[in-house]
Amino acid sequence: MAQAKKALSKNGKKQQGRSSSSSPARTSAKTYYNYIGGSWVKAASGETFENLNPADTRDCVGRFPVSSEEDVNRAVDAAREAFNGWRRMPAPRRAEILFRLGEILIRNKERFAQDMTREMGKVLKETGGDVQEAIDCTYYTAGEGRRLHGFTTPAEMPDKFAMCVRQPVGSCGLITPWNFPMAIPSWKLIPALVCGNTVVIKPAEDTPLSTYNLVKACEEAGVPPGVVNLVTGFGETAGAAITNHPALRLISFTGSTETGRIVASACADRNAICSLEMGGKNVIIVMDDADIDLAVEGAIWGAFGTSGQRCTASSRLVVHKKVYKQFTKKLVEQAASLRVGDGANPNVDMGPVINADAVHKIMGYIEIGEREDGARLACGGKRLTGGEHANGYFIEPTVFTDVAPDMRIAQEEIFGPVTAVIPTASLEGAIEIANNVRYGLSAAIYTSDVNRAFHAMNEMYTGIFYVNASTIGAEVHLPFGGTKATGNGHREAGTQVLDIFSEWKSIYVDYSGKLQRAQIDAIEPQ
Ligand code: UN1
Repeated sequence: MAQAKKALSKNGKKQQGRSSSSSPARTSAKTYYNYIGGSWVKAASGETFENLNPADTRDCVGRFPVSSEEDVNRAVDAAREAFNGWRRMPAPRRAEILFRLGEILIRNKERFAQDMTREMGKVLKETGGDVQEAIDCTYYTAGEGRRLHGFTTPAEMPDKFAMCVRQPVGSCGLITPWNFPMAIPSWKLIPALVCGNTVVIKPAEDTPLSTYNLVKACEEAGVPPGVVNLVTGFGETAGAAITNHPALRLISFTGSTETGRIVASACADRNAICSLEMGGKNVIIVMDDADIDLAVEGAIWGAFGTSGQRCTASSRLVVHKKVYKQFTKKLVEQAASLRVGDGANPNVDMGPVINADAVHKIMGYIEIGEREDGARLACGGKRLTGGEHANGYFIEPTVFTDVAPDMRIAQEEIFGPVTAVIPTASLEGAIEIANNVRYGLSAAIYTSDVNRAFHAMNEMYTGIFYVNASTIGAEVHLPFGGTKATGNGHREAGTQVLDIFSEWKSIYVDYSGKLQRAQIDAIEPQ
């Protein structure tokens, strides 16, 4: 999980590695702290790492603690200590604090979006959307403070009452990715809190500032000390210490399928609850009766929004042969005209990718695609390195056409601005291709035939499905997640997320005054 974007620096003074230039921006970068038990503290080791701007790595966004097991242990102790106070606070009171958090996020939306573009790279419109998603999640989920519905049900014995209530799980570890650095932490944090859990959160090392902003806002909103604890650092150390900590009853992880498997086995070893949100190889099916301009627009947004670095990215476009030429021509024209650059520049359409490792991986897949027999590189394919691109991680929007469904570029998650166009002769053929990958997050169909739309809706084995819309654009009040290697059966967002962050307690109240044995003292029907 550790990425090459950051270079370690001891005590925030001396950088090592390729980022050791001492530009004024670099030396004046602010140092940030962990948040443990209500105090802002350095890592026990005093070490920090640099958070560099992927559009211009001479720009250091800030220095953040390199947390170790020792820091995680302190954070978990603080979370455990705060648990009883927080779970006993009535849920509507907890929710009031969260509504205040929502207001703080609204007030700071623009600043948080700017910080996010600077550390993550995506264009300002998208980072504004990311912060907005955190706001939506906060308001929607805080409303659960006055619901958190359980249920009552008849008991099988007379004078006996049966009901089911939700109770918090305990202290939870949240491990979050860099592509939605505020939205995804909020999907985990807010439901965890409204249910009465306390948390230790570790954001991806590429984007700690956005989670810092979220946690700082929690402090300002009045979340009591110890309820939310932030530790920054790397997966192999801080992430592993969270995953393996015996006192964290639940680990919620979003990231790669490979890392998710490690998290899942560690949780299995200690019987911890584990919720995983991982990869995707999402598909747009374009039928011969589709509005082609609309489909191209959806494909461009789905494939190149966030530089393709979404688990919901449209990385496969399965297009009916009758409209294949027309569709690919327009797609390639529009992809080639996208302006790639610093996401802070309002004229830019697509920002950089996250770091040097990402460049390496994506360029590797482009080479694989070029070597595949039959696939055609129709546009893009190069890293941009001159002029305004000289100091960042920029890759051209890339389209492969005539891709066969079993090629690696059509099967594996690339997580970059690369999409594969696959021809098909029928809806059935398209659905078969679409389902034939290891992931199952999101799928879409463009068609004007309602029967075809419903048929595809029924046949696609994914957690999310769109009709005449791209594969991205999930809203916070519907469950988010996928089938197969995308997840492990849980859903975030919606009210369904409450099933991750609460456990059911079944309660029986016997007011008969005598021993009544369920199943045994059966009542004869009258
Ligand atoms: C992700 O792709 O990693 O639907 C999350 C969307 C966003 C969330 C995406 N609301 O694309």
